[in-house]
Amino acid sequence: MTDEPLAIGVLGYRFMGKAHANAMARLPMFFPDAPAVERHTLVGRDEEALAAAADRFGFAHTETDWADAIEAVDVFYNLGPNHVHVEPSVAALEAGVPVLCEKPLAPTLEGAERMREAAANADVPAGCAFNYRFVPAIRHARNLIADGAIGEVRHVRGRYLQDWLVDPDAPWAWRMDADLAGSGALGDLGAHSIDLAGFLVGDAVGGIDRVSGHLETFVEERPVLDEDGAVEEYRDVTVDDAFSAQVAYESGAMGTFEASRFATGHKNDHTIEVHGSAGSLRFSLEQLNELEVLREGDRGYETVLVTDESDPYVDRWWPPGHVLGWEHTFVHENYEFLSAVAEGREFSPSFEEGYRVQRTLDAIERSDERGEWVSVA
Ligand code: SOE
Repeated sequence: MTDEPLAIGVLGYRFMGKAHANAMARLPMFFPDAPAVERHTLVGRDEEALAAAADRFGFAHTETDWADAIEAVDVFYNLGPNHVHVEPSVAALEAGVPVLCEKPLAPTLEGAERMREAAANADVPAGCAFNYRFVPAIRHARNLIADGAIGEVRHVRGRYLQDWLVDPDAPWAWRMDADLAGSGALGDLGAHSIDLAGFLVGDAVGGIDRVSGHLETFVEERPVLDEDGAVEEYRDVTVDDAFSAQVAYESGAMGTFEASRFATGHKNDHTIEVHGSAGSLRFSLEQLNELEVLREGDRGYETVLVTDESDPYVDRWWPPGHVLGWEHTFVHENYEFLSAVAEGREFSPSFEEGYRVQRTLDAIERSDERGEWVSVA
């Protein structure tokens, strides 16, 4: 490991750009053992907006061509919209530059296959940024399951509900276009739940073997607004607004997943439940410092506050009982990823894991088209 800070290049300066830049800024204070990083180059197309974001997020340089940025940095973060995940990530890996790419790994299975292959041929970490794996309560749940606290896993239930499209006049955005996003609620939200379920119970139940999927688009076109908020035109929505799926794991365990952008009143409601032969676990992102645990013989769930210094990551922050928030998941993720880069070891979730989630997303779409159960392989 060199003493020079790792120069980080980041493509994307909106929501995810801000979340990861904040994480990098927090590392030296709360994770002093993390490798030193320099927020080096921020990449985007709109020079004015890019310069303003670089200034605010603490980046020394800006670049409108991602290929030039990759040449200038030690590590590349791909936080752009889904349709720019494949080419820059593959190029970076081919140049020997480690990559952290936002989820879903790619808009299509073919794209994800290319990224997986580039990662397999590269000698550096390639991570897919499923940030909810880094919630302390989720780590605690995973440890409980691994220790046998709920026995043999039979059921997994993942649900990710948002409501930002309930209004039929809500404006069109890239997330509603199949060419740019791949899929809608399925890839944007379902990918999180499917990955999280795999993280929690994958060692116990294996991979997903078969799926039955149902996708729905409730509003078929949406207004494109100009700078003053006036309607310029109407554009087709070519992705799902919501999906549901039943899945069969290799062990015989059953899973159900659903996600929606039309769940009135739910802003960012991600829940996951696991039932085993000797107990159950329940987690909600809206109470992210808590885990609900039910053990054999209990008549109801006990709420466990996951805020003790013995809980995963908690000792890095505040005294016991001082709660953490959504942004901390990105700090933990950046810590793990950058440590893997500095130590030259693999990072999980990897591109391989992102690819496996993509295979399930693809199978759910195929099942919906064919109106029958399909195998994931
Ligand atoms: C969509 O609204 C979104 O921002 C997702 O893209 C994120 O992955 C999720 O964490 C929150 O919701």
